[in-house]
Amino acid sequence: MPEISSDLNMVRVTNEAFLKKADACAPKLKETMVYPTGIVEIQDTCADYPIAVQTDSADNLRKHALKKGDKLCLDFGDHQVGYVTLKLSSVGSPQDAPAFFKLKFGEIAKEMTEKSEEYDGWISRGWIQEEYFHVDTLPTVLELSRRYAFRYLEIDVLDTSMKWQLVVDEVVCRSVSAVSTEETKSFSSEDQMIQKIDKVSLRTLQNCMQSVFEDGPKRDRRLWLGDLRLQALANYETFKNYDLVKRCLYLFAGQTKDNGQVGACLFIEPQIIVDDTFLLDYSMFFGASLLDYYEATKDEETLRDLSACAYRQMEIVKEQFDEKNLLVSGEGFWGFIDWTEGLDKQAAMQGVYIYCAKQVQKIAKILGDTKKAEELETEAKEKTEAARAYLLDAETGLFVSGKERQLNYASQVWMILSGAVSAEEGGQILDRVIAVNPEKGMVSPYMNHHFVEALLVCGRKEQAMDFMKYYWGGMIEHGADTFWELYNPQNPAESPYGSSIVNSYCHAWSCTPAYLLRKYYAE
Ligand code: RAM
Repeated sequence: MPEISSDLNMVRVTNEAFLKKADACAPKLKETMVYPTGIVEIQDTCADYPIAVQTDSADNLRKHALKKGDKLCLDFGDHQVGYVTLKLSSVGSPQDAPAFFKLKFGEIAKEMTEKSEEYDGWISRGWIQEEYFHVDTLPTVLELSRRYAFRYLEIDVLDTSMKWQLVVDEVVCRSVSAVSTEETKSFSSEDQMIQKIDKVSLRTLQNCMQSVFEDGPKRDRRLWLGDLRLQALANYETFKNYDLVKRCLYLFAGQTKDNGQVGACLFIEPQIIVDDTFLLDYSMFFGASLLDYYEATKDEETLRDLSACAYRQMEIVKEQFDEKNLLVSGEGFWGFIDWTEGLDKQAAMQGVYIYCAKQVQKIAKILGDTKKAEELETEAKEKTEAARAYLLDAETGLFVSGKERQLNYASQVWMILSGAVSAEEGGQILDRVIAVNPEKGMVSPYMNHHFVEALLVCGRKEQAMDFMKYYWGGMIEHGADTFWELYNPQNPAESPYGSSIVNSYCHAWSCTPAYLLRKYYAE
């Protein structure tokens, strides 16, 4: 569990003009009515990933009269994000007691077999998607007010009475998203696995595109900067909803800490409020995301409006280097990089700084802010020299991180992405790290994305493709309709939160094959 602290005394600064611009870009969500495709039974054949087996057609729904202890599991055919309505009635004698039942929603079959009573993790159990209902009078139309992210819905009848049974006449989900599937084309490939990976990536991105780019529609349903950066890249290659990115950038700049630092994440409801969690890599990615947005749109007004905020993030991190020009590790949950437990983040964070200094320098150059551009150029140069002098281990030829000189994947990946080493050196570094296979690996699709991008930057197209098929294809083989927040092929039950029941199985930072395929492999 990371040391998460809250800062109740934090002073927030709001820029109303920016928030107004963000508001003007709010999407009108598109709605689709989706009905179940079948009645299924979740079978725990393989301990890690149970599967759903169809036992009846959804057309026979109302033929199932449910008594105490009966369960009915509906399959909606694909991952949905939306609002559910149930039409319920009864058969038998008059209804002499309330209908008492539980509804449980699951993004994947495995969630349907997990028991919420056993959850003992460190984030709220409130994220588990289950509800208890008492219905006094049947028939009724039960409209659920919460939005759910799911493919499966189980109705677990806790009690009726000895004299009557519950009937589910109809269930429908009003699925919502800022974009629809028709707005993009699939990636053409003869390879079926690649076609599947692309399809699942697009569905993942689509279902996370709501009023903002959410990290995951089940959890945290929130705008995180690190996630936004990757979602936006995939969106430019696919749905091309530029306004949604613009909205999110203005929201981040629209409320910051009083020193100008952008938050790691924002809450949108009941009104926008910046969280008191700050991650230095995420703050720096504001500038990188702004440049990506400009490159996709050439929207100079937005670039100009938000450039000061991008510069400010780099100034804040600039203060945190020691006399050798090495980034000093912060306290607790100070940077993200990956969920790998015990990961030393110093070297990777130094790489993120160099990468972002170069990206933000490009903004300054475009806008003619010569002094800023020069300052950032010097920063990138000095920090690169320091990384090569002190973090590149002469013996192994690999970057090491922190006081303990930890060897991990993340340091190599970020040093390559930052351009601290040439493509040729980078390729050798990747060969070496793969051969050594350090204990501190990569567990999130977010980190694995950066690994694939490092391979591509070093010209390793085939190797990158094989890895995408192994990693994202691995989730598909486990039945993924959308890609997950966390996937460690070595440990399928892994969760950063103490139990995989609260993991998110539609997590936008994992949608990047849609971007990588189009950017690096389009004919
Ligand atoms: C998790 C979320 C989010 C990520 C942060 C750092 O809580 O899943 O996607 O950006 O961690």
